[in-house]
Amino acid sequence: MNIIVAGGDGFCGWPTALYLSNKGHDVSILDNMVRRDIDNELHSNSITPIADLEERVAKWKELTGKEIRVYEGDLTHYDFVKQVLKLEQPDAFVHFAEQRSAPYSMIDLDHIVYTQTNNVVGNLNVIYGIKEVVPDCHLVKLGTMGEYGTPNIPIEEGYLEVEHKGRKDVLPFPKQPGSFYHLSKVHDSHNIMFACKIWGIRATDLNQGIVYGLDTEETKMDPVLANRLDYDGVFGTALNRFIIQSTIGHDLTVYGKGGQTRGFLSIKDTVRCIEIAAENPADRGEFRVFNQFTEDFSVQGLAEKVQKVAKEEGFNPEIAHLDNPRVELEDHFYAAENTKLKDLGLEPHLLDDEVIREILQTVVKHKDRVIEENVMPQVSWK
Ligand code: NAD
Ligand code: USQ
Repeated sequence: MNIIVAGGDGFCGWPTALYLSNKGHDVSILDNMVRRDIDNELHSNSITPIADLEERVAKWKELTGKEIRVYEGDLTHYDFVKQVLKLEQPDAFVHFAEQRSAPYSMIDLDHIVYTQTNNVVGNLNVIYGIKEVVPDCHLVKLGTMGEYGTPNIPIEEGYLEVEHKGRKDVLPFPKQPGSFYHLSKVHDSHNIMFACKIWGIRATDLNQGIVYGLDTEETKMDPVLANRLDYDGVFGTALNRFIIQSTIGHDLTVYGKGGQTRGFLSIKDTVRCIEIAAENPADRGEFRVFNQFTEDFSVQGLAEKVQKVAKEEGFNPEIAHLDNPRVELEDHFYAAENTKLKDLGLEPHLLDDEVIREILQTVVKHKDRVIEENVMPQVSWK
C-alpha cells in the first residue's frame, strides 16, 4: 500500500514509518518539524540524541535499500496537503501530526489557540483533501483515550447503546476531556465523523492510550535511527518519565494521590496497531473507532513497579506525591473496552519488570543529557 505518515518525525510516527516500510509498504513522511522547534522554545531535548530527518531516511535506505520520501511542510497549509495527496495518491493517510502535549496546551492563551488551531485546522485540511483528491483513501487518525475522560461507567469503543424514555439508539460515547489538547482531539473526532457521513470518506479514529518505551526492531538497527524520548514536565509521559527520573536520582513525580488510572501500550504495539488499521480499512462512509491500549495502570502502581526494578538495578528512587498541577480525579472507577484491535490480530506486548529494565538500561546511557530543571511540572491547569 502507499501510506503517508504525517508526523513521521515524531515519537510515534518515526518508528511507525520504519515498521511499515520494513513490511513492504511504500511510505512517505510528511512533517513540519515543529516538535524540534518546540524543544528550542522549552529549552528541552529528547534524552536520546536524534538525527535530522534527512539523515534518518538516508541511513534507512543505506541499511535496507528501502526509500522513504519526505515532504517537509505544514498540514495547516491546504495547498501543501493537496499537492502531496496528488503526488502520492495514498491508500492510507496515517495522521499523527498534531500538538500532543496536554501541559503545553495549558500554558497560556497563545498555546491554547496554537494547539486547537494546529490540530483542528490541520485535520480539516486532511479530510477535505481526501474528499477532493483521493476519496477512496483511508484516514487512520490518532485520537486519544483521554477524549472519554474518566466517567463512572465502563468506556466503550466509540459508541454507546442508550435507552432513554422508552427509546433506544447507538450514540457517540460521551466525551469529557481533561485539557485543551484532549479537547482538540474531540473536535477532530466530531469533524471526521461528520465528513464520513456527508462525503462518504472512510476513517478510523484510534483512541490511543499513553505510549511507553522507545525502541522497535527497526529503530534499534542503528543509532541514527534512534527514536526520541521525552522526559520533561511538558512532553514527558507517566511511565517513561518515572523510568528516566529513577536513573538520575530524582523522586518519582506522582501527581496528587496517584489513583489516576489510564490505558497504556508499548510503542511496539503502536506500530502494529497502525498496520492492522491500515490493512483492514473502514468502509466508505464509515467512522470506525478503536481503543488503542493494552493494559491500564494507576500512576501510583506504575511508580511502584519502576521503583522495584530501579532498586534491582542499583538506584534508589523515592516516590513523591506532588501537589497535582492538573485538575483531574485522583481516585476513580476505570474500565475501558479494547477488543477490536485484538480481534483483528493484535498480540499485545505486556508490561513486566524486564520491559521496564530494558528501557531503563537504554536511558541510563544518555542520562547526562537530562536538563534537571525541566523535570518538575511547571504548567498549572489553574
Ligand atoms: P510528537 O510530538 O512526538 O510527534 C508529532 C509530529 O507531528 C512531530 O514530528 C511534529 O513536528 C509533527 N507536526 C505537528 N503539527 C504538525 C503540522 N501542523 N504539520 C505537519 N507536522 C506537524 O507526538 P507523538 O507522541 O508521536 O504523538 C503522535 C500522535 O499520537 C499525536 O496525534 C498524539 O496526540 C497521539 N498520541 C500520542 C500518545 C503518546 O503517548 N505519545 C498517546 C496517545 C495519542
Ligand atoms: N502524571 C503524574 N506524574 C507525572 C506525569 C503525569 O502523576 O510525572 C499523571 C497525570 O496527572 C495524568 C497521568 O499521569 O493523570 C497521565 O499523564 P501523562 O502526561 O502521562 O499523559 P497525558 O497528559 O494524558 O497525555 C499523553 C500524551 C497524549 C495522549 C495521552 C493519552 O502526551 O498525546 O493523548 O497521553 S491518554 O492519557 O489516554 O489521553
